[in-house]
Amino acid sequence: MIHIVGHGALGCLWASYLADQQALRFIDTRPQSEASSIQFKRHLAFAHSVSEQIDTTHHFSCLRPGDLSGQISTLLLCTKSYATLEALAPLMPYINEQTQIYLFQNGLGSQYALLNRYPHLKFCAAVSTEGAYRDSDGTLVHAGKGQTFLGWLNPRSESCEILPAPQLEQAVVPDIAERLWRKLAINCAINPFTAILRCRNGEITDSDLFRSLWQPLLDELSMLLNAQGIASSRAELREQILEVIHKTGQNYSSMCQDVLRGRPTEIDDINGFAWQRLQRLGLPYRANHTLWEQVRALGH
Ligand code: KPL
Repeated sequence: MIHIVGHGALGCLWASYLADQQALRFIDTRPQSEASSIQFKRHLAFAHSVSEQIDTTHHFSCLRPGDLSGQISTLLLCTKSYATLEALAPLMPYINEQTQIYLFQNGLGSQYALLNRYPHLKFCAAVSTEGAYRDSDGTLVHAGKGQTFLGWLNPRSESCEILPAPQLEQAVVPDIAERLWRKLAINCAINPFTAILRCRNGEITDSDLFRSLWQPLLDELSMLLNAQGIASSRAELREQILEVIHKTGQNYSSMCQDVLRGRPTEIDDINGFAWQRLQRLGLPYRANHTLWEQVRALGH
C-alpha cells in the first residue's frame, strides 16, 4: 500500500500512474480538512497514439491521520516546500525506520529541515522534470513527459527503490544532492521572473527585469554551485538555464501558477535559500535578494 500526502498536480500525477500497480490512498494532514475522497480526470497533453489520448478518471480515498491503522511502508510527500514539517508531524505514530519517504519538493531547505528533525528516518529526494498542472476545471494535465531522479538525502548502504510506475521514467542516482542544487539554480533563474511578470517561462527573456538581473544572477548562481563543490562553469549553467526556458517555454512555472491562484509561493526555499546561503558564504547575493524581495512583495 502506498500513501500520498499532497493532492496538487504532482501528487495526483504519481497517484494516477502508481494506482495501476498498487493499492494507494491519500492522507490529508491539514487540521481543517474534511476531504474523504479525491477524484480527478487525467489528460495527456503529449499523447501520440489514439488510445493514449483517452482521458482517464481516477478516484482515491483520502484518510485523516487518525483513520490509519498500522505502519506506513511507502509515503510520497508531495506538499509545497513550506508545508512539509507540518504535514509529516501527525504521521509520526505510523512511520518508522523502515518507511521509505519520497520528497518531491521544489527548492532547497525543506528536505534538510526534515532530515535534521528526523535523522533516523529514510528520506529519498526526488528531482523531477515531469510537467503537470491542474486545469481551471480541475483536470490534471500531464503536459510533458520528463524524468525523475531518486536518491537518499543521507548516504545509506541499501539503494533507494524505484516507485512502481513504469510509465514514469525514473533512475536512482548517487548524486541527488548535486541534482537538487542544479535544479535550485534553474528555479532561481526562471520561477521568480514568471511570478513577477505573470507570464510563461518562454516569455521572461524579453523583459527589462530579466535583462537587468540576468548577468549578476548567473554570477551568483554559478558561485553558489561552485561553493558546494559542484563543477559548473558560468557558461555551462547559462546554457542549461536557457535550454530549460526553451524546452518549457509554453509552461507556466509552479510559482507563476501559485501567484495566479493567490496561493503562497515557494520563494523562501528558492531565491530566499540562495541569497541567504550566498550571504553566509560572503559572496554577492543582490540579484537573488532582489527577486526574493519582489516576489514577497506580491503578498502571497
Ligand atoms: O521546475 C519548474 C517549475 O515550474 O517549478 C520549471 C523547471 C521552471 C518548469 O516550469
